[in-house]
Amino acid sequence: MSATAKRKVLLMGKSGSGKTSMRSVIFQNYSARDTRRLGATIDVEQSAVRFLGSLVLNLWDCGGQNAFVDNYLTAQKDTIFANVAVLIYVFDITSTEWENDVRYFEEIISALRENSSDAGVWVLINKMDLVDKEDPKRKKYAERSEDIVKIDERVRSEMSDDGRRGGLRCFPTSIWDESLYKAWSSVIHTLIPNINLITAHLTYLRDICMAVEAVAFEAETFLVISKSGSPLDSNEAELDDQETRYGAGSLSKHRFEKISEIIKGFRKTCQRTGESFTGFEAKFDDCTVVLEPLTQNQFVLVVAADPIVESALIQYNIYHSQSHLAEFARKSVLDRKCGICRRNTELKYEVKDDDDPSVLAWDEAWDRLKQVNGRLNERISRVEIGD
Ligand SMILES: Nc1nc2c(ncn2[C@@H]2O[C@H](COP(=O)(O)OP(=O)(O)O)[C@@H](O)[C@H]2O)c(=O)[nH]1
Ligand SMILES: [Mg+2]
Repeated sequence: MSATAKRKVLLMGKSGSGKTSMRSVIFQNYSARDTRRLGATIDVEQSAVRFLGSLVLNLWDCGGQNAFVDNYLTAQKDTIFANVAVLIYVFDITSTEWENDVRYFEEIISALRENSSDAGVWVLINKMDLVDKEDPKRKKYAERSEDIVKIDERVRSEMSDDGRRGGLRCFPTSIWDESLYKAWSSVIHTLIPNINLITAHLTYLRDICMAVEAVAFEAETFLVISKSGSPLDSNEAELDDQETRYGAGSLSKHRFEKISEIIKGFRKTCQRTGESFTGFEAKFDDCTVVLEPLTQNQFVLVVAADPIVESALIQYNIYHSQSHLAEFARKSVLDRKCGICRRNTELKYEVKDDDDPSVLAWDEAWDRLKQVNGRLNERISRVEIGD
């Protein structure tokens, strides 16, 4: 595996729909208010964002004025639509020219499917904050997203071999709330190499912490990378045993994006007051929460609902997973594989000393960790009682 994976991400949609605002809020720490100062994007603005150390997103923010779009579809077609990993197409829900907007969308998606047949398509229907009061049930959003799905189906059916083509997902968004993080996390999740491996390790970390869940966030953007157990957005029937046992079904569906937004806001406040943000821990009546750096580019949030689990125990386990998990982010040759790595058939990493008995693989320390966890918990409880 090459150490760095590059992915081309096209950001398109009519002028004023909010493309540059989104990119600035997610990747450049702008507040929603700051975006009012942004000027119109002229032609294509390219920027490279390093994500997780090993993934570079080449963002192509394509100015949406009609003259530019006509040019993308003619003279620049081959350059713009070749080798695309993801198209993020932004609509403005308040637009009064819907027919016109979807006509352009149809032309763009046809050009994309012709040139990059595997590209994923995310449609973000933006500025939902401006219509939510008058349409709380989101009927307009439902109609708009139905139109979009139909167009995509029509384009697919006009092309042969449609089984190979990437899917389309629609999200309602606003730069003024956490919905933006939900949509962008969903995009990013599909672009990360070895995502299944990261998920398997998070699930293992959750298990040894006797926790409800362990969630990894990218350190700069605070987008969710992955979570333990069932996939993001699972319904109750899809939860795994541990999630069901500890009541994950009753947790808010919007918790991930809310955390992204809150932590980013909190970190900004810390920066303003000259404090450094390194993480936090909190113990509530019904849960214990720890947020700690996991690798140079990731934070992990572990949430335990069992009252016997102490935050020091979670910290101890995070600490012991750091060096192994950090290897995925920055190396193509690992010092060692743990049992989770060995069982993963998709793993492309080579290993320096696979059979070196002196290095105890992370998950092979399971029994030892379990014992230490038990002792640690006991000790912490005793100290607290003694206090
Ligand atoms: N109310 C509201 N305004 C938004 C939202 N997203 C962007 N805007 C505003 O829309 C204007 C145009 O945004 P911009 O990002 O330049 O659009 P672009 O042409 O698609 O890049 C700016 O004044 C933003 O503050 C949103 O979700 N809600
Ligand atoms: Mg722009």
